[in-house]
Amino acid sequence: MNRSLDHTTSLRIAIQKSGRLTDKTIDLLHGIGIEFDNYKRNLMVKTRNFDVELLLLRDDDIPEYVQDGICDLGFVGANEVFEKNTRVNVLRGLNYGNCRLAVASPKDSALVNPSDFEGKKIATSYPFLTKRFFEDQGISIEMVEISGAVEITPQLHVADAISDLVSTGGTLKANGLVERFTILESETKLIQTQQALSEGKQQLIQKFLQRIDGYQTAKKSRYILMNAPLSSVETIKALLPSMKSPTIMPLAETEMVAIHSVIPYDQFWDVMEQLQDAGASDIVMLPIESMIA
Ligand code: PRT
Ligand code: ZN
Repeated sequence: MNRSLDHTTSLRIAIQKSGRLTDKTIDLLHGIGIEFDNYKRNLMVKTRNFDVELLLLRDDDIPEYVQDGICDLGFVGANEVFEKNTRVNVLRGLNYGNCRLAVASPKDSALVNPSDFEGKKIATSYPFLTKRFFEDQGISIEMVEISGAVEITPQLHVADAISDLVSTGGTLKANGLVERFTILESETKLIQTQQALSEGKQQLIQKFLQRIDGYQTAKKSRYILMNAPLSSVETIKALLPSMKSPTIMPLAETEMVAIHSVIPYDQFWDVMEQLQDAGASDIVMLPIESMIA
């Protein structure tokens, strides 16, 4: 059944109502200029300045809502998208909510490599991905499907091992478990329905993506300013890891210039020391709100 609600003109976007992904998703939406409030009290929120409405859902429900066209877009972990085996288009990886679905067993256990798990009981809230992982390697396991507190099951002798989401590894450690191997690396994804969308909605999605890309690039970049002797300009230009030519402005003090550039954040500290060695001083680094190429 085609349950697409494409007769509505607003782009409908599903986000997690309350959980680990909520704050970062809201920050991203605000960061790309979408204004709204009262999201904590309502299930549906109209935005003030963009033709977008937000539907606040449990993360488990988001892939299906998007697959069925009830929502046009959704922000949800790859773990949910792939566990639900939904037919949606993954538009972007957003590099937050990062975690992995991993198999862990008690620290003194002989269950280490996938082949050790033949005939063993594995507790998980991710039965589809876990089963498929072992099946692909010709290993048959016994699945114990659990909806929460999976990490306690080996101590209760409900299972020999678990397959669960891990980020810091603290929960596994606290329960005497050791991570053995990864089934899936996960991050928050922006997904789109495969249902046909009106021209207007498609254009809105393109605009939305352009803003997200600008926001993501800005997050990874820094604006740097510095003063330098005119004689160092060529050396400094060669050091700057920027795709674009820097801006160079004369200072009141002759023989000195101000140099402005945008560089990848992860290279800032290495470059900063080299810039100092090349004669740069008063180096300032600023965050960037957004960046449209
Ligand atoms: O109510 P709703 O159904 O919406 O939320 P939820 O309780 O099902 O999900 P929530 O908010 O806990 O997580 C939402 C999404 O965050 C997940 O689907 C993942 O995509 C992502 N994510 C990132 C995580 C973690 N990191 C994570 N560490 N989800 C869960 N965990 C749990 C994990 O299950 C384990 O219990 O945290 C524990 C392990 O954490 P560490 O840091 O001790 O390893
Ligand atoms: Zn959930």
